[in-house]
Amino acid sequence: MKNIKAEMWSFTQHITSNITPQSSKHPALKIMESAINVLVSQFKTYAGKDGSAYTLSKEEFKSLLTSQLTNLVKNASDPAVVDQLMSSLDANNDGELTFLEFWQLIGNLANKHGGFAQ
Ligand SMILES: [Ca+2]
Ligand SMILES: [Ca+2]
Repeated sequence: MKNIKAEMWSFTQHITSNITPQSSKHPALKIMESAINVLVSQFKTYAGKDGSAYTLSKEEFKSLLTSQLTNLVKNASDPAVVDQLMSSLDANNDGELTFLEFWQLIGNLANKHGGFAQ
């Protein structure tokens, strides 16, 4: 299992190695690229409040949910909802959400929002 994950990760690194990081100068971003930019910068804003600047603690995650996703996440301020979402997203169970762990939520919300969910 760990080997498969490691292989997936190195594959992902390989296919994304030519993508220019956000920090480098970029002419006008396309609409979808701007949407990615917003997601990344908002994630960093909330992740940077305490502990690791690149992962969301439960408190940071709750703060993000209750201020940014109140229309798409039902009962975002309910501690039980936060707990449940946090544990379902925290794939490695370290109590922190990396961007890729957090991203699953965005994918699921977008899937439902777009009417793709069965
Ligand atoms: Ca943090
Ligand atoms: Ca984690």
